[in-house]
Amino acid sequence: MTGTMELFSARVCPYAHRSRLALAVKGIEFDLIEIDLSDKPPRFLDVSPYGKVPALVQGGVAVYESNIINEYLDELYPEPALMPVDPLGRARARIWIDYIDSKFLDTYYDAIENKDRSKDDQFRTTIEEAFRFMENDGMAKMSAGGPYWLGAEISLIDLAYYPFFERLPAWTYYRGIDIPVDCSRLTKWRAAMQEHPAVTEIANSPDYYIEGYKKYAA
Ligand SMILES: N[C@@H](CCC(=O)N[C@@H](CS)C(=O)NCC(=O)O)C(=O)O
Repeated sequence: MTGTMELFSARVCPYAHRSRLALAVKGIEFDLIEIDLSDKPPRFLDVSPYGKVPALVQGGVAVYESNIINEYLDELYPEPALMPVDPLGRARARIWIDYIDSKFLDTYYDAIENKDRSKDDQFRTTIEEAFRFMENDGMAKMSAGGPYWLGAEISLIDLAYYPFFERLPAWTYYRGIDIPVDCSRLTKWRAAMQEHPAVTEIANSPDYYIEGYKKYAA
């Protein structure tokens, strides 16, 4: 790929947020193309076969799917490295990157979109258990002293998870869902992420998300 890099993105989208974070951590120059997902321009549909953001385009060639974009960027721009070097470490990182998409997010979004208030407690309990799974099976085994998922340095796991935690204030506001007090590593991780320059550069306020998720939650 040669020429200017373009990222088709949407401010509201946590997946596009992942790739914006990867570009920011790596200090890669790119053009941000904000897409109105309710009125997708024809050029976007040409580059994004799934009709979804994010899509990364350079020299007329597109890479899409947030985690694939992020691994691609990590291979294209090796510094700072965002994946372990050893095959087992890389496999374990991919397992956690897969876990959030394959196992966690459906329930997370069902919890905020659920209209049956009698199910709120069950959703909250399920999500709190998932947070404990991340804490105990993920961070406690992989992060040593932290603060990031793989220790002292930020990685693609952190970038895959953080956008959904930046949005957590909406879940707290509408559904009383938050990181359990016994999840000290997860709490410390979120605080460290919130201070990372790549995160602060593009962060939105809790109020932005509370307002944005109103149409799903109210
Ligand atoms: N698996 C995709 C998910 C991307 C995704 O769902 N993007 C949403 C916005 S958050 C989208 O573009 N939706 C438009 C549509 O489905 O029409 C990824 O990781 O990139």
